[in-house]
Amino acid sequence: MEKTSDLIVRALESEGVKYIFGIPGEENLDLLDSISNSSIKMILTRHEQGAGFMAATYGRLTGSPGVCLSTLGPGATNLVTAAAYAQLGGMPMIMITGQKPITMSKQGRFQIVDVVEMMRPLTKMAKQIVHGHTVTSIIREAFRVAVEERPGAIHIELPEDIARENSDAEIYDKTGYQPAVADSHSIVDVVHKIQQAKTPLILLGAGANRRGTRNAIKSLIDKTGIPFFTTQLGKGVVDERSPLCLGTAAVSSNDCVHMAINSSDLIINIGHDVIEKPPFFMTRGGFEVIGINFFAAHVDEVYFPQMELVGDISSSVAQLTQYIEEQSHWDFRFILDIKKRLDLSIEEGAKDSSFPISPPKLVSIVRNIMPSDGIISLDNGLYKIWFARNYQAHEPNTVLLDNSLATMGAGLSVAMASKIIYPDKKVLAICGDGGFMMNSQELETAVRLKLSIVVLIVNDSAYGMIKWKQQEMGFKDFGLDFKNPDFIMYAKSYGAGGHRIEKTGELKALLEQCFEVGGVHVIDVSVDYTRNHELLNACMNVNTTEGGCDDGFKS
Ligand SMILES: Cc1ncc(C[n+]2csc(CCOP(=O)(O)OP(=O)(O)O)c2C)c(N)n1
Ligand SMILES: [Mg+2]
Repeated sequence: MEKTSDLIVRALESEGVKYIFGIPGEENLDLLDSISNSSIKMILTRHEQGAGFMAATYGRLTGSPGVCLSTLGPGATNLVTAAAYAQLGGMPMIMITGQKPITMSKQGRFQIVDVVEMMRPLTKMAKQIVHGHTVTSIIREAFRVAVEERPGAIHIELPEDIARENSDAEIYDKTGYQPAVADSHSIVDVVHKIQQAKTPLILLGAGANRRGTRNAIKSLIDKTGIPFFTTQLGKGVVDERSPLCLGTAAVSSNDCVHMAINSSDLIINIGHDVIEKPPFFMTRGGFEVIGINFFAAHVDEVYFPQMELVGDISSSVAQLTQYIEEQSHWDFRFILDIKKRLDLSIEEGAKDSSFPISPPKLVSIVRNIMPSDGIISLDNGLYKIWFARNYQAHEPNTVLLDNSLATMGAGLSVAMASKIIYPDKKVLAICGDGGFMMNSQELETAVRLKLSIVVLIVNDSAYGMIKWKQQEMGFKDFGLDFKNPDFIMYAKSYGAGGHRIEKTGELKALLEQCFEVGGVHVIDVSVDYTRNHELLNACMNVNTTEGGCDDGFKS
């Protein structure tokens, strides 16, 4: 017989868990004590949301579920946004929350909300442990379900009295997960369809960033010469410096890449699903789409693939590559002309030295100082569109952004988890002044953990993204400006370095110096969003052989 909380921790160890992120309450004290006697490191955060974002990022980067912990009621409600973040983002994560004793309690309904019911729509599985005997099978099942495609969030509620009771349950061995593979008949049909097309294009989406598909996809591109573009969550699957890379669909329509998409008759979509903001809108009679993903496509008014290959992405793509042959009737001239426009517009943006800094210049400086394997973690705001569009990712999962829940407030925690997982990589968080202030208290966690990360705050004293939309929609400027604390003093009060640039030319050296010195650094960078629309349209206005579009962007 063994105390149930000890047994749970042993089961977590056997699943390979190295960290538990969270804030315990009194209902978790048995579990906390069991963790203290284990190999698992407890990472205490300053808000449950931060713990959840970190656990989700652990899952996103390693493929194994990240684990987070909170108390009942308010601790669990604070985990809700992180649950949605992991669930929509396809990140395996397990949340363990406490609960009052279920067999006998003297506290009435104090702090009690039905957490399992609350978590159900936000998770793949939500379950209360009601007996010590079932605990090991529930843990095994939680880890199995969390990683199975499409990965996501799991909730387990552990009541205080169950954590304390004895159990003789035995631990189940960890089993690997192997996605099923598509059948060879469908591969033949897909090869035929692609070979018949006039201008096929490859789209790389979130699923392709999940489990090592790079080599298979690169071989397909190398063999066929078919140009490719990515969704925001598909960045870095293949090195974006490739001459065949048309960039990222950072908005849903009317950017350069959409001119290419609209001139194509067939999109080979590898790994994108509709939970991400659409990279394009399908219309009836327009280009067709072949969906290649681990699971069948959810059909939507703007997404209804005509053909699918359902199964392990690497395997489907490797089979495609084996059978497909480059076709002499494929015509990519117009598409590669668009690629020139995009490259030119990015080069132009890098020349702007005005201050406050312009978004394209900011992207070019960051790209310049980050090594190929360096990680940028983006919070949500207007600058994210610019990084998605102009920052060429060299390696998979080096641009960590959220294009599914698209929540503000995750950027710093995501950067922290990345640094914990990859202590030797350079990690830069890029947050708006709005998003940074939503979870800035995690600076204390970062300083306490002695992490080396740099946080760049894109400062416009406003919720800039919404201000831009307000203007685009013809509304008057109202209700979106705020005042910031002094970010230098704020950072220093946490024991972090605090910096501000007064000229655009200072940023590169300052970033380099912060990485060199190590520790936590906050850099306040004033941004000029007033020319956002004009700059985004710059690509369309570059003069090449074909005319551009003149209607506005839809983000
Ligand atoms: C938690 C949350 N609240 C609100 C929004 C809606 N929203 C999206 S971007 C944005 C403004 C972001 O402001 P900031 O972080 O300052 O970045 P900026 O756009 O100004 O660069 C808002 C309010 C959101 N995505 N997430
Ligand atoms: Mg802002």
